[in-house]
Amino acid sequence: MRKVIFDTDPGIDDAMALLFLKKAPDVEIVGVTSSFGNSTIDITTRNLLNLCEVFGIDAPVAKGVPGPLVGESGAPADHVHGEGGLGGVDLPLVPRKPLHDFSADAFIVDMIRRHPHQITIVAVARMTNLALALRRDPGIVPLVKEIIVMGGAFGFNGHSGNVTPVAEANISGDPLAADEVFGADWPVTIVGLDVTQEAVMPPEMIDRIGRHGGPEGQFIRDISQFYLRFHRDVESMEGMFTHDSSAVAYLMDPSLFTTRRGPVRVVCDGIAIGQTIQKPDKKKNTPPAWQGRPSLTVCIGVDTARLLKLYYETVTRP
Ligand SMILES: [Ca+2]
Repeated sequence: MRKVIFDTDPGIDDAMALLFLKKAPDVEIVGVTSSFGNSTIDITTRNLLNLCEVFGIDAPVAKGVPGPLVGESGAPADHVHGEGGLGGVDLPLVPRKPLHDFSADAFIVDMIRRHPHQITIVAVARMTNLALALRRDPGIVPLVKEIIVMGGAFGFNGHSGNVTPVAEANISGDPLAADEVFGADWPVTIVGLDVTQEAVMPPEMIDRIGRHGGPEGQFIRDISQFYLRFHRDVESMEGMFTHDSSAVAYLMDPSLFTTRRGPVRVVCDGIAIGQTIQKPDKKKNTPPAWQGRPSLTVCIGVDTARLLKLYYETVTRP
């Protein structure tokens, strides 16, 4: 069993990814940590506690910080995820499940120290909690098994940004945190818009999940209706991008993706703030900004049909 910590800002696609992770064979969710992002930290934390109830996840939930390392958090993305962050679906304002005593970053450090070389972190929100864990205890770096993040965009397949023409939301919401996480010498894979915007889940598939996925599948179908409308109205497309679930798909089957290796920097100011730039290892000339930085794996292509099949078959498992 792989021990996984899921760092998340639910968020409709976060909820879909959490169910995917819960149903994944050979995965033990050992903790979930909340991040601000799609909504405020109080709302994403409440949503996360409620999602754990709905999906029957009994792992501890630790709350993250309210904003980025520097500056303010952006406004909630209610136009994407609906008021309350989960498509306007009614959930308890006071969740039954209690919060863990530790902050998210302290929890991450504690789990890595307790289970050296065993913890995989799937991070599908701002990288703030991870960066704070790294600042709190840099000694965790060689003890982490793997980090898989959803974020960034490198211009492959025509995908370069969703909050600006060059910046993706998770990175642009805390560029410094992302740059610090990508600068530490632990094994990081970046699953960005280059692949998540290639994998479009059709409305028909959401309906099938609702019909065949039991109460959890019905819940996914219900919260997804707002997300589908956003994609129809704003992106002019039928279906929705498979953002956070693509990071879980990488965990389950990396062969779904083609990748490129090289160090990654994040632009931390100016009009390109939040842009992710990789210096490919194949290019031997390394400009100063990328020197001394570890090589990361960046996903640049995806087998969409196989990914969607994996999602459907996993979340509809009894
Ligand atoms: Ca997310």
